[in-house]
Amino acid sequence: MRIVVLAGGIGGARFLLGLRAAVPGADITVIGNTGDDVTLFGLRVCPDLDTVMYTLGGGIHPQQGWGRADERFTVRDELLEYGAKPQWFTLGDRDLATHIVRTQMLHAGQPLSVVTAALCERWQPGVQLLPMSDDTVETHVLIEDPDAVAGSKLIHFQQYWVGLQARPTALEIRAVGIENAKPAPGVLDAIAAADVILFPPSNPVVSVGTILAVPGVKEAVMAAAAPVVGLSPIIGGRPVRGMADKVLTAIGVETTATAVALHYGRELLDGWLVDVVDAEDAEPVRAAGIRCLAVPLMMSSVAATAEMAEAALRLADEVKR
Ligand code: FO1
Repeated sequence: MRIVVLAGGIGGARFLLGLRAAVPGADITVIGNTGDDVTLFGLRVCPDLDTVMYTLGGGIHPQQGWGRADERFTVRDELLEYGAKPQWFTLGDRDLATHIVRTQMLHAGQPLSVVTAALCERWQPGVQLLPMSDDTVETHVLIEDPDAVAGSKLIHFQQYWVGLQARPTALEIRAVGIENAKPAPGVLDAIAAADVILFPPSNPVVSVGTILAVPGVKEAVMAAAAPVVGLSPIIGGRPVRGMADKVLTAIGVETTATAVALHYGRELLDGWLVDVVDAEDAEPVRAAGIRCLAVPLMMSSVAATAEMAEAALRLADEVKR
């Protein structure tokens, strides 16, 4: 079975652990969000690609869900002694090695897709991990700022998310560079050849939304022969983790499982899984022509997540186009 998953960071990676356990022999291609990428201290950091790679490769920090397990912070401490900025983003020593190798290869002229494949040689994630694009796309957030002349200012997504903990009101989300970005090699072919396409419980705006916004990707998903099934990242009106509510509000979408399904729409989704607590509210999703089922969606263990993945695959089978 060829499965394509459009994944962000922590939510996407945890879902993939369950999916891999549910269908051990499957051919899984992960199209990873690179809109969160940022250059810090001259190094290219790709948080979502690394989170997927470390999680599936057994190197992730288990509690944090990002960065490396058994991390050390000698370089971070030395940078602090120099007063080097930014200080709101922590890069551990082990993690830094990944960014150094990546940056070295990028500077030597290798595209990000080739670099990612090279990094995965070490981690053996058991999936094919593709960046959504080899071109630079960086998500920025227009935030309310009474001190700015225009009353607002545009900042990098990581500064908003990590530096400011998504506290300022987000007025607009902009994927800078997206208009000229091309899908990375293999992305459109994987979508066209897929038996199933899954939207995991990743952020619908700054993760799945950014991947779909790469010119050609949304069109390829809509044209695919494979059924498309999504899993709600919102349970009981709250994001399962993270601050997805802030960016949903910025694009005028309510923080409910139903509103997220309708935001993707029938043009993209054939099936949608909501958590059991949202079972009563799913009628508008069905009315829109999207087959919708309620199952437990808390990724509390790999076994629980594998059951979610199985439910998604069963639903995909039911709604085959
Ligand atoms: N998230 C934080 O909340 N604080 C950090 O200092 C931080 C550092 C970091 C370093 C490498 C990496 O791959 C991820 C890191 N993250 C950190 C997580 C990440 O920035 C965001 O959670 C994602 O981009 C959102 O998907």
